[in-house]
Amino acid sequence: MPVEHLNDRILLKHPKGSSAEILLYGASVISWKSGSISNPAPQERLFVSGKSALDGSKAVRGGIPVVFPCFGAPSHPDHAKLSQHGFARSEKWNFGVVVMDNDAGVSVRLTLLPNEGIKEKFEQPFQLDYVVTLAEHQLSTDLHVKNTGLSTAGPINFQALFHNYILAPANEVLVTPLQGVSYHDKVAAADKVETRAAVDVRSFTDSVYENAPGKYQVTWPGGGVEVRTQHLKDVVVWNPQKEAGSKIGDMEEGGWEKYVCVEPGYVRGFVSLATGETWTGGQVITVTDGLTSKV
Ligand code: TA6
Repeated sequence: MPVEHLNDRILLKHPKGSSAEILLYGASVISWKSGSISNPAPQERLFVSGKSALDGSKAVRGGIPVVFPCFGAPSHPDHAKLSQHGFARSEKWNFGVVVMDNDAGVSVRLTLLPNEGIKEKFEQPFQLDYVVTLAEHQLSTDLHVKNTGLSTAGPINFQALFHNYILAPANEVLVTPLQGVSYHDKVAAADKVETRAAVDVRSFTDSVYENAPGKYQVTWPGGGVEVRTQHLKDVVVWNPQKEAGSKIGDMEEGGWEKYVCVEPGYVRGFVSLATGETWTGGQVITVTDGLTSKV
């Protein structure tokens, strides 16, 4: 069955063997099993910490958390009552519809509307529609943000990001192309320009790249994924290594050795969305396992 709706999650199964699992809590993709042209057998492509809560008690430590309406510590006056990375990853979303179900892919839409808890900390009117699409060797996520305010209301101001925990050997993975891109190094608390042809995360890395290329190769010996984005001008590269990872309560021992976060988003500055307007940010993650697309 291509789409199975269980009480707390949705299972997607592609006819050619790939699969994905989405928790309704946080609309967090917690598993994506896919093969590739060079390695057809489906294998897990996302990291989820063995100590992560999956019962809705806390945001998932891994998979693809949805970050909205703020990235990191809130900095906009409208976000003053929010916690780090906003509320989207910690709210129960509603399963809307199956958008597509054929040999090309299986796609579902989840929706989040302001509930009483959200309204107490975020007064702006919005509707979030999140579409997750599973293809043979790809996973796409598209976040649609609609300003549902009356015409007399003002714009909503937000940031958005897909916090991808890509399963990879952290001490061998490389992220390209970021050379020449300006970034804020949160570890050094300094603004820099990337000089490296390929970015590694062999040391504690927390870098927010601004106006980045929008298409990234994440590669390691024998493996890799490509991340292509729409309307997400920035990208974050994060790995805490033992230095910071060992202090994260829901990080399994040594978990920092098993992933790199490559997180496309709109996080430097804010989207300002007028009433009645909709903004969409999306990504397509393709398993390349080292073969890079020519397009
Ligand atoms: O995206 C990188 C980052 O902002 C890091 O600074 C680190 O805080 C990470 O997100 C995880 O944040 P979380 O709130 O999930 O512990």
